Amino acid sequence: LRFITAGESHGPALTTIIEGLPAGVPVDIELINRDLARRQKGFGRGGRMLIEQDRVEITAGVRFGQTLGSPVTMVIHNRDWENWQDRMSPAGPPSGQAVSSPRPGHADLTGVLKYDRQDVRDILERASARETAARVAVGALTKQVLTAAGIKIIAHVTNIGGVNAQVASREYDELQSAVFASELGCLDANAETQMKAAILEAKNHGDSLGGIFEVLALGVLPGLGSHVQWDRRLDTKLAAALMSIQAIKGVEVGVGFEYANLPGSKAHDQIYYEPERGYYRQTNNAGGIEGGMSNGEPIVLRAAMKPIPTLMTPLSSVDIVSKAPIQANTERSDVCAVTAAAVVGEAMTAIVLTEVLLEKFGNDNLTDLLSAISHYRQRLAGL
Ligand code: EPS
Repeated sequence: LRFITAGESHGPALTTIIEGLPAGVPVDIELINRDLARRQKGFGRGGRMLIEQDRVEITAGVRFGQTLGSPVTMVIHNRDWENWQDRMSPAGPPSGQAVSSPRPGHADLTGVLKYDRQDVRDILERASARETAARVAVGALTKQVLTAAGIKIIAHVTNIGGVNAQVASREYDELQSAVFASELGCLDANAETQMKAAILEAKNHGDSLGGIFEVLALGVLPGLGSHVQWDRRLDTKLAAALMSIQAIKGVEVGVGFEYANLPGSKAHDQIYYEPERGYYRQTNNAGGIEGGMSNGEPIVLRAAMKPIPTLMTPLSSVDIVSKAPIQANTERSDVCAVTAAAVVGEAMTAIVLTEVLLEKFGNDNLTDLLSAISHYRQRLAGL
C-alpha cells in the first residue's frame, strides 16, 4: 500500500492517489466525509474552518461503491480557492504581497533557504496542516478494509496546554460515541471545560496551545509487522506515521517514556493462557506491540503536538529581504488544533495497520484477504 498527497493550502484542491488496496472493498463515501468533518472540528480552530466544508470526490479506482484494485484517486476542493485565485495562480503574473517574515517554529525560513524561494508563501502553502485533510480521506478509506477485518480505531485528546484528561477504559462503541459527542474529542468532561478555558485564554493573549492525543486500535490480530528487519517493525512504521503529522514532536508506544522509571519486574506484561481465550496479558504496558509485532492486545499510541507557530502576538524574526529584525508573519490560523491532529493520528494509524495487514495476507481482493485472515486465526486457535 502506498499513497501520496498533493495540494497547497489555498490552491484549487488537495489530491491523493492510493495504490495497493484490494478489489471488492465496499466504499462508503459518507464515512470518508464524516472523518473529514471531524477533522474540521475543535474549539480553537480558526476562520478557515468556517469557509471549508470538506467533502471528497472519488475520480478513479471505485465503481458502484466497490474498489477495483486499481489506484484510487480522491480530490477535496478548497472552497477558499475562490479568494486566492490571483495570489495562487499556476500561470498568471505574481500577485499580492510576498511574505518576507518567517515564523519561528514553522517550515518558513528553512524552506525558503533550501528551495531558493523569495516568498515565504511558496513554502507555507504546502507545509500547512491543511494537507492532512487528504490523509484523513485515505485513512477513512483504509478503515473500510480494517472494519472488514474486525479492526477498530479511535483517537482522543488527553492533554491540551498542560490540562490532563483522566480516562477510564470503555468498550469501543462507547468510546467512539463519547469522542464524537465531545467538542474537543476528549473523554473527560471536567478536563474539557478547563481545556476550553485554557484555549480561550491563549486566544486572548494572541497565543496558541499544543497537547497530546492517544490512538487506540482494537481487534488487531497478533503478528502484524516483523522483528526480522528494522523497517518492518510495526512500531517503526507507526512512530514514523504519527511523527509525519505537522507539529508532532513526540511519540510514545504503550507506557512509552514511563518505561524508563520501571524495573523489568513491573514493566513487562505477563503471559497467560485459557483454552477459550488463547494467550493473553492482564496488563498492556507494551501498548500491543512486542518485538516489532502486534501481540493481539490493543495498540496504544500517544503523540505530542507543539503549539501552532502562527501567533497573533508574534515572536521575533528577521526579514528575509532586508535582514532587519521584524515581527513574524501573522496569518489567519488556529489557536489549538490538537482535536484535528487526533483525527489525523487515527487516519495514519489506519493506513499503517492496513499496510501491514495486506502485506501479511495479500491485497488482490477482499474475499481472499478475509479467508487468509480466517485461516490464520484458526491456526492460532489450534483448530
Ligand atoms: C488548516 C487550514 C489552514 C490553517 C491551518 C490548518 O487554513 P488557513 O491558513 O487558510 O487559515 O487553519 O494551518 C496551519 C495550522 C498552518 O500552520 O499552516 C486545516 O485545514 O487544517
